Amino acid sequence: MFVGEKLHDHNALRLSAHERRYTFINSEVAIPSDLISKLKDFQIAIPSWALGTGGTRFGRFSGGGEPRNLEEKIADVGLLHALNQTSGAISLHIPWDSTTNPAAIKALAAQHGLAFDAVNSNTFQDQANQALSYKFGSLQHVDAAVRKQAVQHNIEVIQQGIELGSKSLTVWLSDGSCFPGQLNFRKAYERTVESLKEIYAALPGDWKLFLEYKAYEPNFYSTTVGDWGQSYSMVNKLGEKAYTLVDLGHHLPNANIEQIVSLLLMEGKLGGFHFNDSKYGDDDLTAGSIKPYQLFLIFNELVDGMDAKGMNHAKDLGWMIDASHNVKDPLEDLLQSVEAIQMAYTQALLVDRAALEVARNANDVVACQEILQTAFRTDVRSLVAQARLELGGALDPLALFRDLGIRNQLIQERGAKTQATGL
Ligand SMILES: [Mn+2]
Repeated sequence: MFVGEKLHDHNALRLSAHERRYTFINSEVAIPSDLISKLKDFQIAIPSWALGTGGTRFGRFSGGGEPRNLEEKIADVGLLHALNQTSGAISLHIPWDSTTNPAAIKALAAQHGLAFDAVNSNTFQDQANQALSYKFGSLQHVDAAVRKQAVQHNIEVIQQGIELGSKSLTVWLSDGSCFPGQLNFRKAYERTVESLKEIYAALPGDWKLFLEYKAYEPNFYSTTVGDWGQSYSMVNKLGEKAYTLVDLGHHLPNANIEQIVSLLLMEGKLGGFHFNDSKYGDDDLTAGSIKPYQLFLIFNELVDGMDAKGMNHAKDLGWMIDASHNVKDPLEDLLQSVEAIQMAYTQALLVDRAALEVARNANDVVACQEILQTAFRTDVRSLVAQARLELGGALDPLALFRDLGIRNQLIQERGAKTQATGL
């Protein structure tokens, strides 16, 4: 894939129109002087499992040309990064992405300008060579031998992550119960914390452990790490390297996610994000495709909360996408998600926080809404494009992806029926 030469022509064709829009927004809106540099620093990790078409429990429709192995997954993320210069990290799922040659994988990623973000363990399905089953849970299991197997798996994931240069482990548990009476909630919680303590003990000093919560599915009566309160109480028991991870799709309908984010940040226990969007449940749709205002409100709290603590927006939290579905080209979908995240972040940077504080203290509810919505309704696409341009990316990554016929090339190279994930 020769993005380089074509990218120059692509940008040259669009440059004057871009400059017109960029000049206009700078004349209309007070743009903070460091906004473009903050945008340029902001990288979003791409999950290895989103590079192929996702399935549902009713089936999966291959889009063709999906990566068949870890090397091809890295090539795909490298391609996204070449287009938008904002996808400079990949998040792996073990054992789906296990490698026997981490040095070679690390070197390949470096060639594409990619780092390894959080590594993810998997105790929500059984692997072919696995001795004991996770059918009734992993870290919560009533049988100590199953818990030990699951702890050992997480420790192996940390070890693989160390070799790749990752600095964090994400633990998401499907543990829970499907029917009332099946589980002693208190004992399940205690066993889970004990297991997590063993994993935490294997964490290097400069690593973080992210504990993701989820309201329901695949268990439908209870989930042992079911909400932010449960995750928060557990990570507090583990120590300062343990944090809660917020996946936007893992809440009950209409939950006020921005408030959750604000309070976790205030408590110093927000570790990072899995971006996606949803209409009903854990739909894993493209970020910003259903509720862009919610995404903006979340970023509004993130910017406010990080600034209150003097945190580095780009580095101090983990920014990851966790989405995959059945109908779009996965790479086009990821380009859309990254852009939506950048736009919400940009809009949050435009909020007039001094005026908002004045309005709040005067109980001027109308003004508060106006201030937020003025930022949200600003067309910030030329700001995001300017950051991309300065980084050497494409002014319109999606258009370039299509003009280059990348999907057809991938189908030629890899075949029409390939599969990227272990699901
Ligand atoms: Mn997730």
